[in-house]
Amino acid sequence: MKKCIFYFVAIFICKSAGAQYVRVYPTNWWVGMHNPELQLLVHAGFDITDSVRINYDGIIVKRITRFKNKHYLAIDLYISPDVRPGTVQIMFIKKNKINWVPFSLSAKNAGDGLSRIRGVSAKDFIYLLMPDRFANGDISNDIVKGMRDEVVDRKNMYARHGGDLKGIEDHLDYFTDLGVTSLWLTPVIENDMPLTNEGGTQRAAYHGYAFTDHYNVDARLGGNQAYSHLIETMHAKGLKIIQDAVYNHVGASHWFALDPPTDDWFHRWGTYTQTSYKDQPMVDPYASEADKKISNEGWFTPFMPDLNQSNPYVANFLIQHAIWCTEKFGIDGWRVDTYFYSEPNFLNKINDALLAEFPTLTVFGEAWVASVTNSAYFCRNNIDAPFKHNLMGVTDFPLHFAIIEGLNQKFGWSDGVNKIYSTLAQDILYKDPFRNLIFLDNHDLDRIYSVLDEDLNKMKTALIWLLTLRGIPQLYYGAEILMKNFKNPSDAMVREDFPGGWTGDTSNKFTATNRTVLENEIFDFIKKLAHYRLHSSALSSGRLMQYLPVDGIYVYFRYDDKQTVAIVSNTNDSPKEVDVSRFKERTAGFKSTRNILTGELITSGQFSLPAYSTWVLELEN
Ligand SMILES: [Ca+2]
Ligand SMILES: [Ca+2]
Repeated sequence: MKKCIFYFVAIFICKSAGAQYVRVYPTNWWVGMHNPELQLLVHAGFDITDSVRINYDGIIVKRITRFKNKHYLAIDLYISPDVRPGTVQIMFIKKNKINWVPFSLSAKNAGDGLSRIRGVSAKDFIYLLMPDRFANGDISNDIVKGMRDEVVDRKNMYARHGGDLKGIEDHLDYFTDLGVTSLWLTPVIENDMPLTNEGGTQRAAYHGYAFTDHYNVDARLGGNQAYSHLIETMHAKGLKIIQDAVYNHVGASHWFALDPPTDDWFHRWGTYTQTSYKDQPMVDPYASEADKKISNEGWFTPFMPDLNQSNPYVANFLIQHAIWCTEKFGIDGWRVDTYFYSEPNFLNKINDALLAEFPTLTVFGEAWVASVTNSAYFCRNNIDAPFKHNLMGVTDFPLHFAIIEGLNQKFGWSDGVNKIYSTLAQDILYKDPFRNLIFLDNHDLDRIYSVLDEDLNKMKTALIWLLTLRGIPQLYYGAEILMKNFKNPSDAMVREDFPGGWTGDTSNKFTATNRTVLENEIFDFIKKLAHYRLHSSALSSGRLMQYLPVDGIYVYFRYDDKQTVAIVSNTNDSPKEVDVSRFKERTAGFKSTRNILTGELITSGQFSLPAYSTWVLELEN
């Protein structure tokens, strides 16, 4: 770097109305960060071509960058480790006019790594929900005047429904009662998008994956203040928060999409070019550069411009935003959307930067792929490949597919529950498969109860596998009350409102008295297993041993020095006798087993399991 102290460097600003704005991103920062450097992106409503001055002890302006678009400047700062918290006045000088933009430098939160930013592990149980569709705690924010989409219509599955962060906060006891330890919300960042025409239908960005201002939580969800309040309340109850990150794209109405700083801020194709949605070219040793480019640089939709993370200013913007959110809100874990669509070197860089600042943080990525090889490729792995990803874990799609086939496919040499067995047998490819997120369904998939033919035994078996196999279990909202549907004609069908989340709903499934017998049966089943798991060292951190499935019977053990738990599944459509003598390697030394769901003590070495059913047995001396 050049010898520092450019006290006078370029820029300008002014606070007046209209187009005379100057905005600085990040909007604020902290002292004592691991990385002493900070790059401010300045966006003004006019040409900023004059000078900038910062006069604050311990802060050095290292460099000013001007872009082709004169509405932008980047200011590279060095913030010395002993700088004091306070308000930095950034002075923008234009001709004879001087304006100041205050920039706050605060002390980091003393609870980092202790009560907040704790990380998420296989000891946790995650509940995934979509804020617009869960509960409406504040009707005053349903419509925010001046935003591009002012429609709220619960009868229209493509419109916003008014759910918000207050609605989630109002139901925190519901989650702890169920045994949930962590919430993953689909993105909360502002999506100030107009309705877009997709497939002949006007659709809202209620899902949250089209950011328009990284530094604002959507006002219709309650804004930054409601998000902070929700998370502080969650942390006080011991609940963790997982934020959904989108690095790959933004909404077409993002302020830097409407007024791009440079020609290469986004991937440009001349004519609209969509990604192939294929992960294989990113892994394949025989892939063409053309196929790789379309996978990685093609746009996700016409309304979601693809960010060029090879541009260092784009990369810095995204990295600093992730750090900013983590420290400001106290994020415990990140789920990264559309992982393999982002530039691989950038992905490693942002993960490294986050972990350097917050060593206790967890990051997992969405890798919607079919094979274990490709799933492992996108995280820390044992594959001898020219490029190595550094991601902690992935959303485990191969195991998700295997679980469904394990129950819906007839048992065969490599079919049925053999799919689970053989999928897990490939865990040798992962550095740490226990860091993968495992799930039965999510906001992009058919609801599990429908997929399992609304068969309660199959549903219970799937839930047992979810809560006892290796990895971090994630439940999708409504599975506990048997919400149904396939993604037909749209994924909005699997994102229906949680019954009781809105005042005046005809049924309120948050309370047991309003749930049907069947709904309570499954709710209580999950609750019992989840609470058992919370205190079970074997299930939350123990080792896994699985046995070759025989005749549709699949048996595995979770165990450590303190506890051994056997999971015994009959995946046949008829009852089956189970002989435990084959499992002596794990059962030796124990006299009996207790069914942890029924409390029944089993002393016999042989028992009969009903169709599609699973027992969770704790071994006793
Ligand atoms: Ca609302
Ligand atoms: Ca991309």
